[in-house]
Amino acid sequence: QSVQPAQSPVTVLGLGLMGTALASALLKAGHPTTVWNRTASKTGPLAAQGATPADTARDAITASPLTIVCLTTNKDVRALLAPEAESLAGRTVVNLTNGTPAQARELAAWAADHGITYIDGGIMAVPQMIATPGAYILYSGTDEAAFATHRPTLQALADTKWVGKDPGLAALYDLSLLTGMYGMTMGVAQAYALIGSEGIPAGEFAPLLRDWVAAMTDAIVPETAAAVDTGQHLTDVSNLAMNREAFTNFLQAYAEQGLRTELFEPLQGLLDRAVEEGHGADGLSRLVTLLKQS
Ligand code: FVH
Repeated sequence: QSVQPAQSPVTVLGLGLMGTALASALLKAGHPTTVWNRTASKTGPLAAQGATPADTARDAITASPLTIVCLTTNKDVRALLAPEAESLAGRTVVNLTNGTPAQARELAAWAADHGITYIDGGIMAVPQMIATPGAYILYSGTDEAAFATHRPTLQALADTKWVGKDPGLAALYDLSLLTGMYGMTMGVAQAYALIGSEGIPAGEFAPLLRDWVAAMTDAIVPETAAAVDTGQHLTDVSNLAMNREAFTNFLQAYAEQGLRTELFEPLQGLLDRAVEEGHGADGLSRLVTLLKQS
């Protein structure tokens, strides 16, 4: 009688910074883990941790009921998986490559045509955060039962958040969350450039900036959500007409302080349009509606 492993086998395709962290977490959780990477030398450190390197993607896929893919782009995923459709049939693919909702839906449709269960995912973590508290991965796909089957395995990577049966939803949530992060990061970059234009060290300014951004985030995120969901954008706090005038000071100051204005310049155009279209009395939440292509 054969002894079954306590944890189910998993395959990881793509051993970049993230794929390596994912495979390592699976190994630490006790999963028999088969790994494959286009550049074979990257399997070495994982083999030292107990992973089984496969010579080909096909060998890796057929080693496990579940294959996790983490490549640079979904174009790479499609190119890698397309010739392996037969081997993947009857198995589950969890694609943790960053991409768009449309790309995820297209991959899901291709998988369905070939009898492959497809789950798309969006990783809300950097490699160092994998398998640590606070990290989570968003998942979506037509087969929620398959997700439930593999959830205990996926839980070894990070907390799991199922966002729905439309395969595009995980990418939509992922890109929306990252949009917030990029907006904040760009603002922080401009703030350090501005404070630094007078020789003030970023580290000295950092506590003020952190507290300010945190306080504004706490206020703006829920207040904007309420305005968007109710359609009530009128404000007694800070209206668009005032913001449009105030914003000219920012662009002028950047130029006066010897900074480039390219990052924030498009915002002036958006504020101008908001006022020109008659939304001067509304709050900044109105911009959400103006960002839609009509
Ligand atoms: N690193 C991060 O912080 C972020 C966190 C959130 C999620 N992203 C996304 O994860 C995907 C992979 O990111 P990564 O950091 O692991 O990226 P790299 O270290 O550059 O590794 C890329 C791997 O993809 C392989 N690869 C690329 N093209 C192909 C191809 N056509 N066929 C087969 N494999 C391919 C590459 O192989 P090699 O260059 O080593 O041979 C690496 O294994 C990404 O979507 C992030 O947006 C990470």
